[in-house]
Amino acid sequence: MWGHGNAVPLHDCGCTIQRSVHVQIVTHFLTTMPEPLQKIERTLQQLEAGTNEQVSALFVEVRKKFNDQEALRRKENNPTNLLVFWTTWLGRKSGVLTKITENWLKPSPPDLKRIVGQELNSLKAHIEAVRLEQTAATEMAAESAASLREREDLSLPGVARPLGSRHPLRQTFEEIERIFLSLGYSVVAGPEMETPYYNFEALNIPEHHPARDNMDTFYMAAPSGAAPLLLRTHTSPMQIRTMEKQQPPVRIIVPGKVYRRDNPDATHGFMFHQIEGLAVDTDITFCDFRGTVEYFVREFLGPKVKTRLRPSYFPFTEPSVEVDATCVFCAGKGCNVCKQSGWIELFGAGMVDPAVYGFVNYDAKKLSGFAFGLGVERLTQLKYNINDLQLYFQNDVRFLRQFA
Ligand code: FA5
Repeated sequence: MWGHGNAVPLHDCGCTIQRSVHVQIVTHFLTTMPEPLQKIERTLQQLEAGTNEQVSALFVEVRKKFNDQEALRRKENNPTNLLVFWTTWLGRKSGVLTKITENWLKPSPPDLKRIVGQELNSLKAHIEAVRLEQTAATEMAAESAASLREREDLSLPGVARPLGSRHPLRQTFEEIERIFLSLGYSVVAGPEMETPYYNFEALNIPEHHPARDNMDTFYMAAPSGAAPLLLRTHTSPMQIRTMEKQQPPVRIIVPGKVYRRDNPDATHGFMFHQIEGLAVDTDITFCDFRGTVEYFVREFLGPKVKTRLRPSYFPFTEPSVEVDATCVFCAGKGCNVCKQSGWIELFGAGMVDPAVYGFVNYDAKKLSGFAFGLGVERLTQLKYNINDLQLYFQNDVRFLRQFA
């Protein structure tokens, strides 16, 4: 009799239920089968079914049993039962259809083979059709459950993506570039890794010149025999590179990063930014230089600011000056920022030293010009009263937001 755990090879459905549990479920299911299905354990001869009508009647019983069980399964809607149900009917080794093939079809006398085959195919088609229908329904249910889960809630607030803003140093760069572009200057960029020749020698700073002490820097490891390289200490090497390539008139500014072996503090960084300026032509005078400097400072710091020039020294300008402005915080009256002097130092500048023209094959007798080097961090500090240069590089949004 089918329904005995030993006789029926169970668990041939490939499911993942633990075997002992699976056996219990199927055994329970099979032993509760009512009488008609037990007939599939016997041959047609044993069942005394010798005519087409008797065979068809047997198949009607089986089909009814399938339909009843399917209706019950549907009602219970239990996924474990579902698995057992299909194993019971379609299981390869011991499903009902296999049993009918083995016990009814194969041993049937030749005159009944045709009707048994027809009825079996029809039953198979019916069961398959129900199974397909059930699979489609399960998939649809899973899909709609998933889409319910994944449905977007349009009432939720959107994800806010705040816009960034330009860094204060970038704003200073853009402001200074705007001012000099309006005077007919062009913007050029140069390498941050330089040779000592461009960074020092061609700027009239020979190897043992004391001016090198203020500009100690970082040297690169270079293959033996290759020219040594250093991180440029100022943007002035671009004066030389530009004049080497270009005949006058020259009017350029050079924004960029520079490096020095300076200890970081409120006014120093080991990396900072400069903007170099250079104007060379046949008739440039100190007055042009003075006018340009004054125009720039007023545009940058405001119309009320006055400038003054103090004598200074750079090996590549002669005469050299420091450009000072009246203190923007006290309007020249004297305060803590300007140390009560009423003036603040802005940048170094001067007329190009004729010795420099010698390095670029310019005719020093016919040409003249001026140059300046702006410290971008310090100018930004002065413009916005920032007391610590390190704030630029700490990426603290509370600081950066003030410039948005
Ligand atoms: C120079 O670098 C000259 N090349 C400037 C120049 C160009 C003079 C053309 C004449 C003609 P100086 O070493 O003073 O000069 O640096 C220029 C500016 O860079 C300073 O005024 C200051 O604003 C800024 N600076 C210098 N060192 C540092 C540092 N460690 N951190 C931040 N800013 C610095």
